[in-house]
Amino acid sequence: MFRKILIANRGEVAVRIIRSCREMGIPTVSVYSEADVNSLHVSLATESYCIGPKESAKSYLNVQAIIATALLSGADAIHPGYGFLSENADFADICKAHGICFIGPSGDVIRRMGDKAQARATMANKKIPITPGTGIIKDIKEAKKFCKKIGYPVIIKATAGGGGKGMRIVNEEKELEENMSLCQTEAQSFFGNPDVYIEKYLQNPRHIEVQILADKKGNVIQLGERDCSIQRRHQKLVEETPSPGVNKAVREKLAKTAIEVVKAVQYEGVGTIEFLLDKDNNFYFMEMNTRLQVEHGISEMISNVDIVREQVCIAAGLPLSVKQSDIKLQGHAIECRINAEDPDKNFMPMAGVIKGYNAPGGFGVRVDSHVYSDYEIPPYYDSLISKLICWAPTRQQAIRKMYRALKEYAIVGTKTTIPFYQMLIEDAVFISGKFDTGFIEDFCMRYADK
Ligand code: MV4
Repeated sequence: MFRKILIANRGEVAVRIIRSCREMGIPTVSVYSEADVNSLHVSLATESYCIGPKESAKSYLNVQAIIATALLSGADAIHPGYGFLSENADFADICKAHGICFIGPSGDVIRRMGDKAQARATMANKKIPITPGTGIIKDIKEAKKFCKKIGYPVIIKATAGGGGKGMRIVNEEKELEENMSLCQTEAQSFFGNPDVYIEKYLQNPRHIEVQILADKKGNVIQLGERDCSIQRRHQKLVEETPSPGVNKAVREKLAKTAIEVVKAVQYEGVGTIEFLLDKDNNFYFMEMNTRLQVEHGISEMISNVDIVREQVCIAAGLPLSVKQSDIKLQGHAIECRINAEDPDKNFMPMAGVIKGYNAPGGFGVRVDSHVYSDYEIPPYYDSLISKLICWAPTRQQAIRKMYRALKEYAIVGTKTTIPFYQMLIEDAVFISGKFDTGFIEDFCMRYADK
């Protein structure tokens, strides 16, 4: 097992990782920017080092500073969390070159899954369903021919993209050329790679993802599906497991397909396979995330598997601590991502001091957060300040518990999205479970009228 683990991240995910490491008796090293000197991940770690000024590029993305800190502190592994360097294949390679274990898949696997067109081709070769589409496409004549064949609307995506950035929906042929070149320009500036591909656009699908864990001895398990359809501008807001839109037959097929994806890629580590589910219960591989996800906690609640602990054990070459036959997915878990944003001002990020703080508690309530009374929220990073997760035996009871917890959650001194969720969690469409990726647009209109 590792002598010492450096967490190359901040905020709630750094706290989350430190917690599992401490339970495993592994000393931790945290790194922080000058703006995070009072952050919780600094005080909770065994050792902590300032690695640069407030700008992420000079701190949490500063590869040299992170590697140097690992070497000087004697950390023999680095956990990247999510975001920042967590899916940076070059960083994974650099860790390896310095004899430091990157807690995640190899640089090559990160690179392959990060190339969305290549990932799709890999899945198609293994007969895993993908949305009808092209590979990398540059020639407008070829693009027009393809779109004419599958019919509009189509969606253009950057192969080096993901998570919705730089994609465009095209409803008719005359818009195709301009949108293709816009996507190529954006892809080049966002991701340094102009290559795009085209898919048949599915109208308001559900966004369903499957949590998988694969060790280095060929053992693979899955922890069921998460429904992440409630997103605003590609930012997930509410996630739940199991999905109210997935029936038993689809659930079993999703699980089987997810395992096939893992084997197709010979994946090792913790990962998430994202699918789009259409109204006719057909699902299609969209992309594979090779990192720990923000919403991993709801899968932990229904499976009793500590995903971070398993991730560390896999990286250390140990077998998974559970077999699929040991796992009994129980109950229902819902997560609300609490952001320091003003929902009445178009979710504008809010910095400022938390003057009063009281987190909810009680049976089935989990708060993954790094904030506390008197904590100053820095304006330089993601606005996520807390993840409120509620578990109960049934979806109805989990909704009731979430409502109670949201009413109890006191954060004074800055605007947060708590009031927004208090409305959402008692919305009839949400409660019905009959929602898709179009939900938030309708709900925000209803919310604005309140
Ligand atoms: C799609 C899609 C419909 N059809 N692809 C890709 C990134 C992920 N965050 C959302 N993505 C989508 N890909 C096909 N072929 C619908 C989504 C999608 C979405 C797209 C545009 C605007 C908002 C969206 C919210 C969820 C899913």
